[in-house]
Amino acid sequence: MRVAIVGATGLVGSTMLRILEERNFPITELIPVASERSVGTKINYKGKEHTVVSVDEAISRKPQLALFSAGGSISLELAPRFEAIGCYVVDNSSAWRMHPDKKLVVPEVNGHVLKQNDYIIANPNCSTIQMVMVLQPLHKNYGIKRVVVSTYQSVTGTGQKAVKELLDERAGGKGDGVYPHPIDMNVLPHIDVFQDNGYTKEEMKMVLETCKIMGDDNIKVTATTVRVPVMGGHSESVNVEMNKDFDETTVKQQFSEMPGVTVIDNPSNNEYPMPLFAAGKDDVFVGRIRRDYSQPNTLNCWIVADNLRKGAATNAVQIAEYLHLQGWI
Ligand code: 2RA
Repeated sequence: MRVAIVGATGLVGSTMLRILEERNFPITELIPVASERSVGTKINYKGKEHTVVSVDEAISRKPQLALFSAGGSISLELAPRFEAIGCYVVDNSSAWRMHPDKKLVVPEVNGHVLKQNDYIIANPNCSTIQMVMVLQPLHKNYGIKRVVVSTYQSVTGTGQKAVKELLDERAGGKGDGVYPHPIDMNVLPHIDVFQDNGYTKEEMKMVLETCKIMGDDNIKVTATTVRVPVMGGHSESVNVEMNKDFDETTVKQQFSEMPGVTVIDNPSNNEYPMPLFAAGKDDVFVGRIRRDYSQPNTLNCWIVADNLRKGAATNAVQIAEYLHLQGWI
């Protein structure tokens, strides 16, 4: 299969390459694409050097699949050009996520919504992906009424410059102003831009994307998203009000039965999910599972995942694997 990676030199794009290698995705020709200034640079895939090419060159090679992680404006402009040559696009930006005609997919949750004529497919926001992986068994077994989530998000969610900023600050230097305030020894309740309603775009992504992926606009969601000086992954404190009562042991079993979810929940042994542990892994880790005694039918839990892997690259490759499994590519 001829596969283009648009944004191949970025943090998510390079992680996509690693995931494709690890999962031995059936690629016959890899076409790395990046901005004009990166054309001609080399990237390594399966031990071989590949030259980064321009968008026009990539399209001329007629890829059957294109994985995008190049920002929303580029996706809006370029995804239709790849679609026009019959190429499937899995886009990691927010450009197409809430488009009424485009599917927003976490394969383990709603992969079944994909149809053969879905050529532009949206990869959800990283913080949404890891949350819906845990919400799915709860919604299936108890019906979810309301979700309150607070996130603790890694600087890798911002990109390579933010990682450098944190390390520079930690080494006693000054950052390059990636964030409006210092990030080391600090937390920022500010991810993406503030909207008129007082919420950030990141918070509204969690609110809106969750309902679309779960296929239920009746689920009420509210979010506070926070940037923390961490590298390995995003963490989330999630409070879920449901229609029916539950017992924690059964819920833990139901989480364990969810493909892609691993329960780590033994607080008396100091065992719970942590980003340092989740880094480099594809599973979503859930722990601190406990009843919220302040109101009926309500559960608290703690969810951690590597935001570059399941939160972005791995989920995108899993969508591509689903398309391949259907025989569409
Ligand atoms: C972030 N979820 O963490 C956003 C985009 N990756 O910055």
